[in-house]
Amino acid sequence: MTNRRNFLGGAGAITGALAAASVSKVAMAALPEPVTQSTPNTMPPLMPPGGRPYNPVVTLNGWTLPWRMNNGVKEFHLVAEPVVREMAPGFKANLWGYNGQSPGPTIEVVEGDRVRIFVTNKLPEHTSVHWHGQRLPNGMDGVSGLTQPPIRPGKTFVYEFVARRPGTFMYHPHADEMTQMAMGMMGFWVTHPKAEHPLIEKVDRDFVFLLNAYDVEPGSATPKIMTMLDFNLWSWNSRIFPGIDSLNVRLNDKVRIRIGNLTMTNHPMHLHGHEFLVTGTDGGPTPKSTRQYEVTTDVAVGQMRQIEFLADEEGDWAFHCHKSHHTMNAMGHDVPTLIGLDHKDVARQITNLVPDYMVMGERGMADMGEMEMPIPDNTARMMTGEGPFGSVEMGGMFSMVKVRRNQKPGDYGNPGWFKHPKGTVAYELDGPAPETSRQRDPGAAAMPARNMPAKNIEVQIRKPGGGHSGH
Ligand SMILES: [Cu+2]
Repeated sequence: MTNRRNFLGGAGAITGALAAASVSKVAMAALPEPVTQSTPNTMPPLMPPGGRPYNPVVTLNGWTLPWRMNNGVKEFHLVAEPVVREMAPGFKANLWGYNGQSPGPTIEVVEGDRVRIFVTNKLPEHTSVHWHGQRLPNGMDGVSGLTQPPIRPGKTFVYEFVARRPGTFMYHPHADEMTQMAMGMMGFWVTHPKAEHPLIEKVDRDFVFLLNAYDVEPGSATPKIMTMLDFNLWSWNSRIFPGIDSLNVRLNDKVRIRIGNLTMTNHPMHLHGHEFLVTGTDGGPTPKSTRQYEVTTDVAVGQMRQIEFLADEEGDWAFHCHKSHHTMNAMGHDVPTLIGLDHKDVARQITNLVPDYMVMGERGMADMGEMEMPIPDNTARMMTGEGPFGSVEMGGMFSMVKVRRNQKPGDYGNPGWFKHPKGTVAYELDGPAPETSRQRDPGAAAMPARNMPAKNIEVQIRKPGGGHSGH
Protein backbone atom coordinates (compact mmCIF):
# COMPACT_ATOMS: atom_id res chain seq x y z
CA MET A 1 0.00 0.00 0.00
CA THR A 2 1.41 3.29 -0.98
CA ASN A 3 1.19 6.50 0.97
CA ARG A 4 1.67 8.72 -2.02
CA ARG A 5 -0.96 11.40 -2.45
CA ASN A 6 -3.16 10.28 -5.28
CA PHE A 7 -5.39 13.29 -5.35
CA LEU A 8 -4.83 16.32 -7.52
CA GLY A 9 -1.87 14.53 -9.05
CA GLY A 10 -3.17 14.60 -12.58
CA ALA A 11 -4.95 17.92 -12.57
CA GLY A 12 -2.95 18.99 -15.58
CA ALA A 13 -3.80 15.81 -17.44
CA ILE A 14 -7.15 16.93 -18.83
CA THR A 15 -6.61 17.49 -22.53
CA GLY A 16 -8.77 18.14 -25.54
CA ALA A 17 -9.13 15.53 -28.27
CA LEU A 18 -10.29 15.76 -31.84
CA ALA A 19 -13.88 14.94 -32.61
CA ALA A 20 -14.70 12.03 -34.91
CA ALA A 21 -13.62 12.54 -38.49
CA SER A 22 -17.06 11.93 -39.88
CA VAL A 23 -18.46 15.01 -38.18
CA SER A 24 -18.24 17.99 -40.55
CA LYS A 25 -16.26 21.06 -39.55
CA VAL A 26 -19.43 23.08 -39.15
CA ALA A 27 -20.95 20.42 -36.91
CA MET A 28 -17.68 20.15 -35.00
CA ALA A 29 -17.80 23.81 -34.18
CA ALA A 30 -21.20 23.18 -32.64
CA LEU A 31 -19.98 20.31 -30.47
CA PRO A 32 -18.51 20.86 -27.03
CA GLU A 33 -14.86 19.90 -26.97
CA PRO A 34 -14.53 16.32 -25.75
CA VAL A 35 -12.51 16.42 -22.54
CA THR A 36 -10.36 13.37 -21.83
CA GLN A 37 -8.59 12.16 -18.73
CA SER A 38 -5.24 10.36 -18.86
CA THR A 39 -4.76 9.30 -15.22
CA PRO A 40 -6.71 6.89 -13.01
CA ASN A 41 -6.24 9.12 -9.94
CA THR A 42 -9.13 10.43 -7.88
CA MET A 43 -9.76 13.93 -9.15
CA PRO A 44 -10.94 16.73 -6.84
CA PRO A 45 -14.65 17.57 -6.97
CA LEU A 46 -15.67 19.71 -9.94
CA MET A 47 -17.09 22.89 -8.51
CA PRO A 48 -19.99 23.82 -10.79
CA PRO A 49 -18.65 26.55 -13.10
CA GLY A 50 -22.11 27.50 -14.33
CA GLY A 51 -25.74 26.76 -13.68
CA ARG A 52 -27.14 26.29 -10.19
CA PRO A 53 -24.77 25.50 -7.29
CA TYR A 54 -24.54 22.17 -5.46
CA ASN A 55 -22.12 20.21 -3.31
CA PRO A 56 -20.23 18.14 -5.91
CA VAL A 57 -19.37 14.45 -5.60
CA VAL A 58 -15.93 12.84 -5.65
CA THR A 59 -15.56 9.86 -8.00
CA LEU A 60 -13.21 7.24 -6.56
CA ASN A 61 -10.26 6.88 -8.99
CA GLY A 62 -12.28 8.92 -11.42
CA TRP A 63 -13.47 12.38 -12.40
CA THR A 64 -16.47 14.51 -13.29
CA LEU A 65 -17.10 15.56 -16.90
CA PRO A 66 -16.97 19.34 -17.46
CA TRP A 67 -19.84 20.83 -19.46
CA ARG A 68 -20.68 24.05 -21.19
CA MET A 69 -23.88 26.07 -20.92
CA ASN A 70 -25.54 26.70 -24.28
CA ASN A 71 -28.69 28.82 -24.08
CA GLY A 72 -29.62 27.33 -20.73
CA VAL A 73 -28.80 23.75 -21.77
CA LYS A 74 -25.98 21.81 -20.10
CA GLU A 75 -23.95 20.24 -22.92
CA PHE A 76 -21.67 17.26 -22.40
CA HIS A 77 -19.58 15.31 -24.90
CA LEU A 78 -18.91 11.61 -24.33
CA VAL A 79 -16.51 9.74 -26.61
CA ALA A 80 -16.83 5.94 -26.59
CA GLU A 81 -13.35 4.56 -27.29
CA PRO A 82 -10.76 1.89 -26.45
CA VAL A 83 -8.70 2.87 -23.40
CA VAL A 84 -5.80 1.49 -21.36
CA ARG A 85 -6.82 1.44 -17.71
CA GLU A 86 -4.29 0.97 -14.94
CA MET A 87 -6.32 -1.29 -12.64
CA ALA A 88 -3.59 -1.36 -9.99
CA PRO A 89 0.05 -0.25 -9.97
CA GLY A 90 1.87 -2.65 -12.33
CA PHE A 91 -1.28 -3.97 -13.97
CA LYS A 92 -2.90 -2.40 -17.01
CA ALA A 93 -5.93 -3.66 -18.91
CA ASN A 94 -7.10 -2.98 -22.45
CA LEU A 95 -10.66 -1.81 -21.88
CA TRP A 96 -13.33 0.17 -23.64
CA GLY A 97 -14.61 3.30 -21.96
CA TYR A 98 -15.36 6.97 -22.42
CA ASN A 99 -13.07 10.00 -22.72
CA GLY A 100 -9.86 8.14 -21.95
CA GLN A 101 -10.94 6.08 -18.95
CA SER A 102 -13.08 3.18 -17.82
CA PRO A 103 -15.48 3.86 -16.24
CA GLY A 104 -16.34 7.04 -18.09
CA PRO A 105 -16.54 10.38 -16.29
CA THR A 106 -19.30 11.09 -13.78
CA ILE A 107 -22.07 13.34 -15.09
CA GLU A 108 -23.42 15.75 -12.45
CA VAL A 109 -26.52 17.87 -12.96
CA VAL A 110 -29.31 19.49 -10.95
CA GLU A 111 -32.94 18.40 -10.88
CA GLY A 112 -34.76 20.28 -13.62
CA ASP A 113 -31.64 20.83 -15.75
CA ARG A 114 -32.10 20.40 -19.50
CA VAL A 115 -29.18 18.21 -20.54
CA ARG A 116 -27.78 17.60 -24.04
CA ILE A 117 -25.21 14.83 -24.39
CA PHE A 118 -23.23 14.33 -27.59
CA VAL A 119 -22.00 10.74 -27.91
CA THR A 120 -19.22 10.12 -30.44
CA ASN A 121 -18.43 6.49 -31.25
CA LYS A 122 -14.73 5.70 -31.76
CA LEU A 123 -15.18 1.98 -31.12
CA PRO A 124 -14.77 -0.61 -33.86
CA GLU A 125 -18.46 -1.52 -33.55
CA HIS A 126 -21.75 0.29 -33.04
CA THR A 127 -22.93 1.40 -29.59
CA SER A 128 -25.61 3.41 -27.78
CA VAL A 129 -25.98 4.94 -24.33
CA HIS A 130 -28.77 4.02 -21.94
CA TRP A 131 -29.39 6.47 -19.08
CA HIS A 132 -30.06 3.89 -16.38
CA GLY A 133 -32.87 4.87 -14.01
CA GLN A 134 -33.85 8.21 -15.59
CA ARG A 135 -37.30 9.52 -16.39
CA LEU A 136 -37.01 10.67 -20.02
CA PRO A 137 -38.77 10.56 -23.39
CA ASN A 138 -38.80 6.99 -24.67
CA GLY A 139 -36.72 7.90 -27.72
CA MET A 140 -33.88 9.09 -25.47
CA ASP A 141 -33.64 5.82 -23.54
CA GLY A 142 -30.76 4.54 -25.65
CA VAL A 143 -31.89 0.99 -26.41
CA SER A 144 -30.30 0.20 -29.76
CA GLY A 145 -32.85 -1.20 -32.20
CA LEU A 146 -35.80 -0.47 -29.89
CA THR A 147 -35.74 3.28 -29.32
CA GLN A 148 -33.00 4.41 -31.75
CA PRO A 149 -30.74 3.09 -34.50
CA PRO A 150 -27.26 2.13 -33.26
CA ILE A 151 -24.49 4.75 -33.27
CA ARG A 152 -22.20 3.46 -36.04
CA PRO A 153 -18.42 3.77 -35.67
CA GLY A 154 -17.34 7.33 -36.39
CA LYS A 155 -20.82 8.80 -35.88
CA THR A 156 -22.11 11.19 -33.21
CA PHE A 157 -25.60 11.02 -31.70
CA VAL A 158 -27.32 13.62 -29.55
CA TYR A 159 -29.41 12.81 -26.46
CA GLU A 160 -31.48 15.52 -24.83
CA PHE A 161 -33.80 15.40 -21.84
CA VAL A 162 -34.64 17.08 -18.55
CA ALA A 163 -33.17 15.50 -15.40
CA ARG A 164 -36.54 15.13 -13.74
CA ARG A 165 -35.82 13.55 -10.40
CA PRO A 166 -32.88 13.83 -7.99
CA GLY A 167 -30.88 10.72 -7.22
CA THR A 168 -28.14 8.31 -8.18
CA PHE A 169 -27.99 6.92 -11.72
CA MET A 170 -25.67 5.15 -14.15
CA TYR A 171 -25.08 5.09 -17.88
CA HIS A 172 -23.98 2.19 -20.09
CA PRO A 173 -24.42 0.89 -23.65
CA HIS A 174 -27.58 -0.91 -24.71
CA ALA A 175 -25.97 -2.37 -27.84
CA ASP A 176 -23.87 -5.56 -27.77
CA GLU A 177 -24.06 -5.11 -24.01
CA MET A 178 -22.35 -8.36 -23.10
CA THR A 179 -19.18 -7.28 -24.89
CA GLN A 180 -19.28 -3.61 -24.11
CA MET A 181 -19.97 -3.92 -20.39
CA ALA A 182 -17.46 -6.77 -20.01
CA MET A 183 -14.99 -4.32 -21.57
CA GLY A 184 -15.74 -1.58 -19.04
CA MET A 185 -18.20 0.79 -20.73
CA MET A 186 -20.15 2.46 -17.96
CA GLY A 187 -20.34 5.61 -15.95
CA PHE A 188 -22.00 7.31 -13.01
CA TRP A 189 -24.67 10.02 -13.04
CA VAL A 190 -25.76 12.16 -10.07
CA THR A 191 -28.75 14.50 -10.12
CA HIS A 192 -28.66 16.91 -7.17
CA PRO A 193 -31.93 18.26 -5.74
CA LYS A 194 -32.90 21.75 -6.96
CA ALA A 195 -33.81 22.95 -3.46
CA GLU A 196 -33.77 21.69 0.10
CA HIS A 197 -35.39 18.27 0.08
CA PRO A 198 -36.95 16.69 3.19
CA LEU A 199 -35.35 13.31 2.42
CA ILE A 200 -31.99 14.45 1.09
CA GLU A 201 -29.58 15.46 3.81
CA LYS A 202 -26.73 17.89 3.34
CA VAL A 203 -23.43 16.02 3.64
CA ASP A 204 -19.81 17.08 3.94
CA ARG A 205 -18.43 14.41 1.58
CA ASP A 206 -20.23 12.62 -1.22
CA PHE A 207 -18.32 9.73 -2.86
CA VAL A 208 -19.40 7.67 -5.88
CA PHE A 209 -18.14 4.50 -7.52
CA LEU A 210 -19.33 1.62 -9.68
CA LEU A 211 -18.88 -2.05 -8.93
CA ASN A 212 -17.53 -3.81 -12.01
CA ALA A 213 -15.82 -7.09 -12.82
CA TYR A 214 -13.45 -8.45 -15.45
CA ASP A 215 -12.03 -11.76 -16.56
CA VAL A 216 -8.41 -11.16 -17.49
CA GLU A 217 -6.03 -14.14 -17.62
CA PRO A 218 -2.87 -13.62 -15.56
CA GLY A 219 -0.23 -12.22 -17.87
CA SER A 220 -2.69 -10.87 -20.45
CA ALA A 221 -4.42 -7.51 -20.65
CA THR A 222 -7.73 -7.91 -22.49
CA PRO A 223 -10.87 -9.16 -20.73
CA LYS A 224 -12.52 -12.32 -21.96
CA ILE A 225 -15.97 -11.17 -23.03
CA MET A 226 -17.73 -14.53 -23.12
CA THR A 227 -17.42 -14.99 -19.34
CA MET A 228 -20.81 -15.19 -17.67
CA LEU A 229 -20.03 -15.59 -13.95
CA ASP A 230 -16.41 -16.63 -13.47
CA PHE A 231 -14.85 -13.17 -13.37
CA ASN A 232 -11.44 -13.04 -11.69
CA LEU A 233 -11.06 -9.30 -11.10
CA TRP A 234 -13.61 -7.63 -8.82
CA SER A 235 -13.19 -3.91 -9.08
CA TRP A 236 -14.45 -0.50 -8.03
CA ASN A 237 -14.35 1.88 -10.95
CA SER A 238 -12.08 -0.59 -12.80
CA ARG A 239 -9.51 -0.51 -9.97
CA ILE A 240 -8.56 -3.37 -7.67
CA PHE A 241 -7.02 -3.21 -4.21
CA PRO A 242 -4.39 -1.92 -3.51
CA GLY A 243 -5.09 0.32 -6.50
CA ILE A 244 -8.30 1.75 -5.03
CA ASP A 245 -7.89 5.11 -3.32
CA SER A 246 -9.07 5.42 0.27
CA LEU A 247 -12.10 7.56 1.15
CA ASN A 248 -10.56 10.29 3.28
CA VAL A 249 -12.82 12.27 5.60
CA ARG A 250 -12.67 14.63 8.57
CA LEU A 251 -13.79 13.47 12.02
CA ASN A 252 -17.53 14.13 12.46
CA ASP A 253 -18.13 14.64 8.73
CA LYS A 254 -21.46 13.48 7.40
CA VAL A 255 -20.47 11.11 4.62
CA ARG A 256 -22.52 9.79 1.71
CA ILE A 257 -21.30 6.97 -0.50
CA ARG A 258 -23.18 6.17 -3.70
CA ILE A 259 -22.59 2.75 -5.24
CA GLY A 260 -23.88 1.30 -8.52
CA ASN A 261 -23.55 -2.35 -9.49
CA LEU A 262 -22.88 -3.27 -13.13
CA THR A 263 -21.40 -6.71 -12.45
CA MET A 264 -23.26 -9.99 -12.93
CA THR A 265 -23.65 -10.73 -9.21
CA ASN A 266 -24.61 -8.99 -5.97
CA HIS A 267 -22.16 -7.40 -3.55
CA PRO A 268 -22.82 -7.06 0.20
CA MET A 269 -20.96 -3.84 0.99
CA HIS A 270 -19.58 -3.76 4.52
CA LEU A 271 -18.23 -0.81 6.52
CA HIS A 272 -16.19 -1.24 9.70
CA GLY A 273 -16.52 0.85 12.84
CA HIS A 274 -19.71 2.78 11.97
CA GLU A 275 -23.39 2.15 11.28
CA PHE A 276 -24.96 3.65 8.17
CA LEU A 277 -28.42 4.29 6.78
CA VAL A 278 -29.47 3.41 3.24
CA THR A 279 -30.81 6.82 2.25
CA GLY A 280 -31.31 6.21 -1.45
CA THR A 281 -32.14 3.40 -3.84
CA ASP A 282 -32.90 3.13 -7.56
CA GLY A 283 -36.04 5.23 -7.17
CA GLY A 284 -34.42 8.09 -5.27
CA PRO A 285 -34.37 8.99 -1.57
CA THR A 286 -35.83 6.37 0.76
CA PRO A 287 -38.77 7.22 3.07
CA LYS A 288 -37.41 7.83 6.59
CA SER A 289 -39.62 5.07 8.00
CA THR A 290 -37.69 2.48 5.97
CA ARG A 291 -34.26 3.47 7.22
CA GLN A 292 -32.49 1.29 9.74
CA TYR A 293 -28.89 1.23 10.86
CA GLU A 294 -26.77 -1.34 9.05
CA VAL A 295 -23.13 -2.27 8.71
CA THR A 296 -23.66 -4.25 5.50
CA THR A 297 -26.03 -3.63 2.63
CA ASP A 298 -26.44 -5.70 -0.50
CA VAL A 299 -26.19 -4.02 -3.86
CA ALA A 300 -27.85 -6.30 -6.40
CA VAL A 301 -27.16 -6.44 -10.12
CA GLY A 302 -28.22 -3.25 -11.89
CA GLN A 303 -28.96 -1.43 -8.60
CA MET A 304 -27.82 1.85 -7.12
CA ARG A 305 -27.58 2.40 -3.36
CA GLN A 306 -26.54 5.38 -1.32
CA ILE A 307 -25.43 5.02 2.27
CA GLU A 308 -24.86 7.74 4.85
CA PHE A 309 -23.10 7.84 8.19
CA LEU A 310 -21.52 10.17 10.70
CA ALA A 311 -17.77 9.54 10.63
CA ASP A 312 -17.29 9.92 14.37
CA GLU A 313 -14.64 7.28 15.03
CA GLU A 314 -11.05 8.05 14.09
CA GLY A 315 -9.05 5.39 12.30
CA ASP A 316 -8.47 3.46 9.10
CA TRP A 317 -11.73 1.59 8.68
CA ALA A 318 -11.93 -1.25 6.18
CA PHE A 319 -14.72 -0.91 3.62
CA HIS A 320 -15.23 -3.86 1.31
CA CYS A 321 -17.49 -6.38 -0.39
CA HIS A 322 -18.17 -9.14 2.12
CA LYS A 323 -17.92 -11.98 -0.41
CA SER A 324 -14.42 -13.10 0.47
CA HIS A 325 -13.57 -14.15 -3.09
CA HIS A 326 -14.34 -10.61 -4.21
CA THR A 327 -11.49 -9.28 -2.07
CA MET A 328 -8.94 -11.35 -3.95
CA ASN A 329 -7.34 -10.80 -7.33
CA ALA A 330 -6.70 -13.24 -10.17
CA MET A 331 -4.40 -16.27 -9.92
CA GLY A 332 -4.54 -19.33 -7.73
CA HIS A 333 -8.31 -19.21 -7.92
CA ASP A 334 -8.50 -22.82 -9.00
CA VAL A 335 -6.16 -24.34 -6.42
CA PRO A 336 -7.71 -26.96 -4.14
CA THR A 337 -8.07 -26.31 -0.41
CA LEU A 338 -5.09 -27.90 1.31
CA ILE A 339 -5.47 -26.61 4.85
CA GLY A 340 -4.69 -29.33 7.37
CA LEU A 341 -3.08 -31.74 4.91
CA ASP A 342 0.51 -32.59 5.71
CA HIS A 343 2.63 -32.37 2.60
CA LYS A 344 6.03 -32.75 4.20
CA ASP A 345 6.70 -36.24 2.93
CA VAL A 346 5.37 -35.59 -0.51
CA ALA A 347 7.21 -32.29 -0.70
CA ARG A 348 10.47 -33.91 0.38
CA GLN A 349 10.17 -36.52 -2.36
CA ILE A 350 9.26 -33.99 -5.02
CA THR A 351 12.06 -31.65 -3.93
CA ASN A 352 14.52 -34.41 -4.84
CA LEU A 353 13.27 -34.13 -8.41
CA VAL A 354 12.25 -30.44 -8.54
CA PRO A 355 14.45 -28.41 -6.19
CA ASP A 356 12.22 -25.30 -6.28
CA TYR A 357 9.00 -27.16 -5.44
CA MET A 358 6.75 -25.32 -3.01
CA VAL A 359 3.44 -26.33 -1.53
CA MET A 360 0.88 -23.57 -1.71
CA GLY A 361 -1.73 -22.98 0.91
CA GLU A 362 -0.73 -25.62 3.44
CA ARG A 363 -1.22 -23.26 6.40
CA GLY A 364 -4.01 -21.22 4.83
CA MET A 365 -3.51 -18.79 2.00
CA ALA A 366 -1.95 -15.96 3.99
CA ASP A 367 1.54 -16.93 2.82
CA MET A 368 0.43 -15.99 -0.67
CA GLY A 369 0.47 -12.34 0.28
CA GLU A 370 4.09 -12.52 1.37
CA MET A 371 5.60 -15.03 -1.04
CA GLU A 372 7.84 -13.49 -3.61
CA MET A 373 6.76 -15.95 -6.26
CA PRO A 374 7.49 -15.13 -9.87
CA ILE A 375 4.25 -14.15 -11.60
CA PRO A 376 3.69 -13.30 -15.25
CA ASP A 377 4.23 -9.68 -16.25
CA ASN A 378 1.12 -7.49 -16.01
CA THR A 379 -0.54 -9.61 -13.34
CA ALA A 380 -2.17 -8.34 -10.17
CA ARG A 381 -1.11 -10.22 -7.06
CA MET A 382 -3.89 -12.34 -5.59
CA MET A 383 -3.68 -11.11 -1.99
CA THR A 384 -1.57 -8.10 -1.35
CA GLY A 385 -1.44 -4.57 0.06
CA GLU A 386 1.12 -3.51 2.67
CA GLY A 387 -0.33 -1.99 5.84
CA PRO A 388 1.43 -0.56 8.89
CA PHE A 389 1.32 -3.99 10.57
CA GLY A 390 2.19 -6.17 7.56
CA SER A 391 0.38 -7.57 4.54
CA VAL A 392 -3.34 -6.79 4.42
CA GLU A 393 -3.81 -9.92 2.25
CA MET A 394 -6.58 -8.40 0.20
CA GLY A 395 -7.37 -7.65 -3.39
CA GLY A 396 -10.38 -6.73 -5.48
CA MET A 397 -13.24 -4.84 -3.84
CA PHE A 398 -11.46 -3.47 -0.76
CA SER A 399 -10.53 -0.01 0.42
CA MET A 400 -10.64 2.09 3.58
CA VAL A 401 -12.55 5.02 5.01
CA LYS A 402 -9.85 7.09 6.73
CA VAL A 403 -11.32 9.28 9.47
CA ARG A 404 -8.99 11.98 10.79
CA ARG A 405 -9.43 14.80 13.31
CA ASN A 406 -7.09 17.10 11.38
CA GLN A 407 -8.26 16.36 7.83
CA LYS A 408 -9.07 19.82 6.44
CA PRO A 409 -12.55 20.49 5.04
CA GLY A 410 -12.39 19.95 1.30
CA ASP A 411 -9.08 18.05 1.52
CA TYR A 412 -9.46 14.61 -0.06
CA GLY A 413 -5.75 13.76 0.18
CA ASN A 414 -4.52 10.55 1.76
CA PRO A 415 -3.47 11.31 5.36
CA GLY A 416 -1.30 8.18 5.63
CA TRP A 417 -1.75 5.48 8.26
CA PHE A 418 -3.68 6.10 11.44
CA LYS A 419 -1.56 6.64 14.53
CA HIS A 420 -3.35 4.66 17.22
CA PRO A 421 -3.47 6.18 20.70
CA LYS A 422 -1.37 4.24 23.20
CA GLY A 423 -3.10 1.15 24.54
CA THR A 424 -5.73 0.92 21.77
CA VAL A 425 -4.16 -1.72 19.52
CA ALA A 426 -4.70 -5.46 19.97
CA TYR A 427 -1.52 -6.93 21.41
CA GLU A 428 0.27 -10.22 21.79
CA LEU A 429 0.06 -11.84 25.19
CA ASP A 430 3.35 -12.52 26.95
CA GLY A 431 3.85 -16.09 28.08
CA PRO A 432 1.55 -19.09 27.61
CA ALA A 433 -2.20 -18.58 27.29
CA PRO A 434 -4.18 -19.69 30.32
CA GLU A 435 -5.73 -23.10 29.79
CA THR A 436 -9.49 -23.14 29.49
CA SER A 437 -11.29 -25.48 31.83
CA ARG A 438 -14.71 -25.12 30.33
CA GLN A 439 -14.96 -28.47 28.56
CA ARG A 440 -13.79 -30.30 31.69
CA ASP A 441 -16.31 -28.62 33.98
CA PRO A 442 -19.22 -30.80 35.06
CA GLY A 443 -22.16 -29.90 32.85
CA ALA A 444 -20.00 -27.96 30.42
CA ALA A 445 -21.36 -29.69 27.35
CA ALA A 446 -25.05 -28.97 26.74
CA MET A 447 -25.94 -32.67 26.76
CA PRO A 448 -23.93 -35.87 26.52
CA ALA A 449 -24.02 -37.39 23.03
CA ARG A 450 -25.74 -40.74 22.55
CA ASN A 451 -25.04 -43.42 19.98
CA MET A 452 -21.70 -41.95 19.03
CA PRO A 453 -20.07 -43.62 16.00
CA ALA A 454 -17.55 -46.25 17.04
CA LYS A 455 -14.69 -44.55 15.27
CA ASN A 456 -13.97 -41.09 13.95
CA ILE A 457 -15.06 -40.32 10.44
CA GLU A 458 -12.40 -38.92 8.15
CA VAL A 459 -13.53 -35.82 6.30
CA GLN A 460 -12.09 -35.09 2.88
CA ILE A 461 -11.37 -31.39 2.81
CA ARG A 462 -10.27 -31.17 -0.81
CA LYS A 463 -12.76 -29.00 -2.65
CA PRO A 464 -13.96 -30.26 -6.00
CA GLY A 465 -11.71 -28.78 -8.70
CA GLY A 466 -12.89 -26.84 -11.70
CA GLY A 467 -15.95 -24.65 -11.50
CA HIS A 468 -16.43 -21.96 -8.93
CA SER A 469 -19.38 -20.35 -10.57
CA GLY A 470 -22.18 -18.71 -8.71
CA HIS A 471 -20.07 -16.44 -6.56
CU1 LIG B 1 -18.69 -8.74 -4.13
